[in-house]
Amino acid sequence: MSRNAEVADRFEEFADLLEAKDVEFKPRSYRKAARNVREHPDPVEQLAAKGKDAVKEIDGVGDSLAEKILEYVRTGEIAELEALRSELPVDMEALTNVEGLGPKRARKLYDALGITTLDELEAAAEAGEIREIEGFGEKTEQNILENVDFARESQERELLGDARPVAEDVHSHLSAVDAVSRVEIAGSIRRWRETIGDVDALVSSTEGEAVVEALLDWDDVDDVIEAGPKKASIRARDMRIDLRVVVPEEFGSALQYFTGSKEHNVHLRNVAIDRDLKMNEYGVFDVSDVDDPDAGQRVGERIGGETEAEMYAALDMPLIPPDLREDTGEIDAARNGELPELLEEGEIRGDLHTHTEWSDGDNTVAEMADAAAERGYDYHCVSDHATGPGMVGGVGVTDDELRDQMGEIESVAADADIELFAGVEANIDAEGGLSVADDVLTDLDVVVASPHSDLNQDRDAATERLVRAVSHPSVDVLGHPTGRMIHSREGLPVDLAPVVEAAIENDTALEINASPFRLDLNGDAVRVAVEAGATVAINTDAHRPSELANVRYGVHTARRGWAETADVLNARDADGVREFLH
Ligand code: DGT
Ligand code: CA
Ligand code: CA
Ligand code: ZN
Repeated sequence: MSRNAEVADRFEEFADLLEAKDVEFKPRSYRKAARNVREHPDPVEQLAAKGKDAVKEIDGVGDSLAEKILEYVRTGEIAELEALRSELPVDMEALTNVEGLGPKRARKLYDALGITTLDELEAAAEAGEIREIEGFGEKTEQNILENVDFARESQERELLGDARPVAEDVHSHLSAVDAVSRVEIAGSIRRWRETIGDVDALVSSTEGEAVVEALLDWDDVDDVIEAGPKKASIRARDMRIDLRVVVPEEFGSALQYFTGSKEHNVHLRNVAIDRDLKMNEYGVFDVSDVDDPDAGQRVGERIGGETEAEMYAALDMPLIPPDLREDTGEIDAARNGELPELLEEGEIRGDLHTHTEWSDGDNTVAEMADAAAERGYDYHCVSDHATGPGMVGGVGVTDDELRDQMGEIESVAADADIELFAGVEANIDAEGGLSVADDVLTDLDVVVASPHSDLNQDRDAATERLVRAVSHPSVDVLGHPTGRMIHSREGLPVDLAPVVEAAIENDTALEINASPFRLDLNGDAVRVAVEAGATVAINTDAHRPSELANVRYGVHTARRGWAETADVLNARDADGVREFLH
């Protein structure tokens, strides 16, 4: 987690604790500041180093919040927050993760039953104690029982977008150490899972102790969980990091083992056993002449393990890309020479869903176009929010403003190093209708249509809604199809097959929204879509230049869905895209 995310989390906790105490207004300013700190392009520690005025440049951060940010950067704590915590010693973040439980109710649960954790909450609900509290009922109790698992899961795992930057910093810290000959981040991060339990760092070195020492010396270490001669576990930036050091000859086998998934490894090991081979983190061994292959870890004749490719080659397979290692058919595909030719990060040629200050983005059309050109893209689409269902606080642009914006896009395009498409992100209403007039839609180059409201529909209604939207003759891309937010909103319960079919029929692309909060479609859904022959578009939904870089999370979500280059609309050149848009 970045320092910005840490400060934002603490401000949100502040807001919750104040709200629980019935303090008015203040919670809102804390929440607003939390959002702005989280999304601010500069690290707070950098701003803090420049002084209080630099910190106050963050929107919504005045004198008192700036003081708290400085205090946090300096000491790792905010004294006022510690005081609030001891007044109401509940795991507020965990409890309020339960849908329908806000800070005030969490306080009532504490006052009435002394509940401080999800486990205690679940136990009280199971014992029928919740319904006895004034203002709670049987229905609330039931609701708690249904949602406590979802809340627990979101409590325990970090978003890939928070965890990966931490892992990459560990990687560069260790790479600079003399004793280290190679570092790889293994585990779920290497597989690009959307949520991460912990970071697994693997180092090739003959000097384990020096490497462990170097990790413990890392500036960001908050806590040492354990440290031995060849491995260590630490906490840093709210993540657990496991380090293992192996000798170079065993690096490939260890990398294969610690990348997982566990299910993939178990399946692979069974394939090995069928061939009288033994496979583990120390290598792959021919055990055909061995009486008891389980007698030790390194038995029989070692036939590979220095590289990961040797591990797969021993089983007559090409190396399986980490994104696919979930035991969902990739092992058979590899054996039969049928692995997909996955899309690569460098193949994306432009972003088809981005925002500017015309709606809720931070930057001008020209600034976003420059940033896209700087990435080496061929084209860039501006698709600001239209007014309509789901847009609050005057965020969206009206039909007239869209026409004005088309003029601006055209004039920026005249001087830009990149082709610009004029687009919109229209809102799909509960019935599947769009919030922009047809004649405006027709004049735009790209129409992204997304659900932003009514996300609690039942399956049939949600499916019908999306089928109708993708069938609209002007719609080119179905934006974040389910509307889910990882950990905070489950999104529409869509029956994918009919939506995919309608999308194919009507030449509409299905978006893989690359925002690490969304990843929508997710990998499983992408696989259903591309296997049926649908086209996907990988878009960042960027609201500022820095977010264009989130495209990698979308690319790897596509890869987890077995998507090949030809499946991806914005891996085509501008002519190819224009042809699809008709
Ligand atoms: P996470 O951390 O929950 O997001 O998921 P992973 O996949 O990173 O899991 P983790 O950190 O528990 O372990 C890293 C890898 O080590 C895992 O992907 C596969 C391997 N591994 C761990 N435990 C076992 C096991 O019991 N059997 C096998 N075959 N592999 C294991
Ligand atoms: Ca892990
Ligand atoms: Ca681990
Ligand atoms: Zn949207």
